[in-house]
Amino acid sequence: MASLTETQEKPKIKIYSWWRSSASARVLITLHLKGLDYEYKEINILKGDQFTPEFKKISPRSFVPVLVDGDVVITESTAIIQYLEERYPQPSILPPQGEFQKRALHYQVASMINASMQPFINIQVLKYIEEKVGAEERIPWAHIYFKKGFSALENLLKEHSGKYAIGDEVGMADVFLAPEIDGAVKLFNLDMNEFPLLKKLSDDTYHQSKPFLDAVIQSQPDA
Ligand SMILES: N[C@@H](CCC(=O)N[C@@H](CS)C(=O)NCC(=O)O)C(=O)O
Repeated sequence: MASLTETQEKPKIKIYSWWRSSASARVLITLHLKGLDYEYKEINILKGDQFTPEFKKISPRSFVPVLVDGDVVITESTAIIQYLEERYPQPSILPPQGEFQKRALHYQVASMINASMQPFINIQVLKYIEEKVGAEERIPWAHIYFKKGFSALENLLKEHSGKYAIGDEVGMADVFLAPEIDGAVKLFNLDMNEFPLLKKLSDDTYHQSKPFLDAVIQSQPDA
């Protein structure tokens, strides 16, 4: 007979998110790919919701996304996605154990976007540029860092892409790539024709796939 705890419903995963946040979208895509149900909690970055003492208790750096899964509370999209992969391994978003090169490529793409692109285009950096240099420099600044990152990714993925960024299976690289491209186009008006491989992935794969469509900018309840 099932014990009381087995029959009790597990509390739903909560995700604190903001519709324009590419880091949040990575987590939302992962939740959709894994078929995990979640409750969406809006943190409006423009209104300053991230700085309330209540939110700071769960997000010491005042950033979205934050994932709450029962007693587990995590910030940083990479850590959240690693947690989801370990806690809910099927379906996996990584190639099988032992496929060292392929798994490392997924980590590489994730890290290139998370550490070498997005921080330069973070809202706090853009605000600083606007205040210290001028509002007209905001978009050109963002374009520089999108272009540096996308050029490197375009070159890297030429060797490895299939239907998805790495081969024909969806994975962590796509989870990071799709919202970065989406944000660049929709929020910063970047012309992706310079990056034909990335454009094709976005148009022909991500924009045709429900887990990605359900997690992109315009699908969020607070958009
Ligand atoms: N490395 C962090 C980046 C998170 C991040 O930059 N979040 C932005 C939105 S995309 C944010 O919450 N910004 C609030 C602010 O700048 O005040 C992650 O991957 O979760």
